[in-house]
Amino acid sequence: MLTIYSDDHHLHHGNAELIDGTLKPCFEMPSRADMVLQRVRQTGLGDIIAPSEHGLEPLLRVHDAGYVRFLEQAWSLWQAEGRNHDALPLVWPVRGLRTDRIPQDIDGLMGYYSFDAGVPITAGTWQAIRSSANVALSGLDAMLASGRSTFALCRPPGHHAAADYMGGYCYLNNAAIAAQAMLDKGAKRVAILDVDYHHGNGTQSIFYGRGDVQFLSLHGDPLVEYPYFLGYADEAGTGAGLGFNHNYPLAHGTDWSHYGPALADACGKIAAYAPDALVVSLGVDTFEQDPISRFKLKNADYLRMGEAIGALGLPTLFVMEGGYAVEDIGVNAVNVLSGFESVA
Ligand code: OKS
Ligand code: ZN
Repeated sequence: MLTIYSDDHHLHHGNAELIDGTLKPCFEMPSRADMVLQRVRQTGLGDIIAPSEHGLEPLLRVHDAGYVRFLEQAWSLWQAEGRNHDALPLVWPVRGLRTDRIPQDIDGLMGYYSFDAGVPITAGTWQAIRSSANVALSGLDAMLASGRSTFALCRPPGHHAAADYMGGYCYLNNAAIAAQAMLDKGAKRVAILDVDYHHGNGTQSIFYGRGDVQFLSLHGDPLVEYPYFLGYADEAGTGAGLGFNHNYPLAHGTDWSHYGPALADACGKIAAYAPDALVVSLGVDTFEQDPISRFKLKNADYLRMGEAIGALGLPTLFVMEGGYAVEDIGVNAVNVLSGFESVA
């Protein structure tokens, strides 16, 4: 399988995140993608190529123009305040507060365009997130040109990013951008399967009213897990999108005996939808040793996951999302891809 990868992700390296009431080094760190790349090489998965520049247009098909401008300018606005450490948001417009006036000051903008504080903006963040989106878009190009499934080794991840807000380590929604680009290039229907441990709230919200994108997510139950405010089973889509959104909230402690059947059900729904292609939001933070997650999948379970997805027989674009057990992230991600190729 071809891998798309850019070293530009190193330009995004947040210093600290607020977790459990303390500041800790960011779990979302450059070594994550380095470990996946190393495993791709070690296993001889296939060629590794750099992405090409796709410009802003495909990003603006999914994201709000003001939000994209904010991402581009945030670091220089922050610096203009005399600050040289990471930019972080600290105030949000919740229930009853005004969202009809966009603040002009960087602290107000950071809150307006985010839903949590898990999104440090550094000097290199804009270039890294542009590059990550280019990785997904170049993966799509390769898949369409060859008819073969492709691995977009994106970092930073994207599935928590909505049309006009960032959160949960995510800025631009790489999977959504690729899915929309596929439709713009002539696909009639695209399915997005999100196997990251966390609900893909951003992707869901982008396509919630649409019937041309089916979204399915298996994740920790939002009643007891981040992102808490989306991802319940009764979220089925709205308007033309009704019936095209499927959530599988799963309990803490979920292992393959419960994960496997949920995945099989999701794959059945994808087969029934008969999409032209599949995008997989590939997070491997479902791993038993993941430091911030509560599922219990084992290394070998990722082979089974890949086989289940491969059995659909669809052209598939894998887009890297989460996974923080750095020693195992490469093994688990590449196991999905190897399992997929063993049946595809
Ligand atoms: C706040 C962020 C909390 C967890 C973010 C989860 C990121 C992730 N410090 N999403 O898939 O892996
Ligand atoms: Zn995650």
